[in-house]
Amino acid sequence: MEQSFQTLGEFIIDNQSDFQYSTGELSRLINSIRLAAKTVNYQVNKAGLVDITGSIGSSNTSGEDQQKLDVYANDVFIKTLIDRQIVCGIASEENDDFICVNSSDGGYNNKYVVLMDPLDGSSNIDVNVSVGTIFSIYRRVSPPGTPVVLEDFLQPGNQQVAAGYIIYGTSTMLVYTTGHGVNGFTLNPAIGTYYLSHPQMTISEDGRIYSINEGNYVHFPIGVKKYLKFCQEEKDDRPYTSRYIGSLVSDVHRNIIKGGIYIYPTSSKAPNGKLRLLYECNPIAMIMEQANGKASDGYQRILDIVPTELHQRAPFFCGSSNMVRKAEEFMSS
Ligand code: P6P
Repeated sequence: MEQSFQTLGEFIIDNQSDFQYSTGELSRLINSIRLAAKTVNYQVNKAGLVDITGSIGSSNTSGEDQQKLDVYANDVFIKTLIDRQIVCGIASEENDDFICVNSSDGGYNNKYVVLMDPLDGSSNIDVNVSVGTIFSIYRRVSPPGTPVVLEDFLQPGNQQVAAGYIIYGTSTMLVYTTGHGVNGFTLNPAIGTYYLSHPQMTISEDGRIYSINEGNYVHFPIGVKKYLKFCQEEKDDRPYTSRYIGSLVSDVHRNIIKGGIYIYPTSSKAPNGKLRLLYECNPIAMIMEQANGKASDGYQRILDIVPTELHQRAPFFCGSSNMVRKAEEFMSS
């Protein structure tokens, strides 16, 4: 008898009571992300067959070369969120400024804002490596019935009401948390249904995988160099294994399942690190903490950082709690 897995739709309904003061809006918001992810997945999975991979010759707010699928994914998520009249504002890696959902789209009276990286790791698309969407959801802080303002987006990560990622890999998964643990849903593309394949995901306190771009070694802070040497010395249960895909969602997803640490530190080339605080570090940090892991900038909890700019970057150490703690020890030594 084939095991019957709960669908994402059933899971949302069964856990509706988890969403404090929610009138079903957050459920509808998660559902709209589910729908947009299916649409993006369809294009990602056939990217090699249509003229939709490669660069469009423009760059995003961070000066990074925009891939066609980046722009496509951004458009799909923005349109789906606006059309379903669920959010009052959207911020995206692909847009210089935030989007105010206007009153004709019901925007002013909605209470949630979404921040997202619509297709992270997109430079991997042309070489058929897994990529992902990362999203972060907050309750607005400005008065309902008015246009959203920048302060609605510049909230510390500890104020997130939900966060998640979609990984477009050998299978497509939606992994998210609303503050009550982390659950992973695998898409059955034949029928377009997500099934609860990874209930209550947790990361082990210790792991043996470290994920970092060692090509930047000479530019790393001394504390990171010391930590890497600690991982590589022949002692106790070391050396560890180095695994780095160059796609944040893929590296993080593997490390949650197998244990490990992902590090994108500051460097002389990236004085504030490379990853963006609001729509990469914060959502992944919420998931990591909900999975019993840890996420810091090498010194302080990522979720406690008070943002000052929409696209600001932060150094990022996340994964198995004892590994992050060890790395922090070297950073402070
Ligand atoms: P590097 C992708 O561009 C990304 O934002 C993350 O997904 C990934 O972990 C990192 O950058 C890779 O950066 O400098 O090692 O190529």
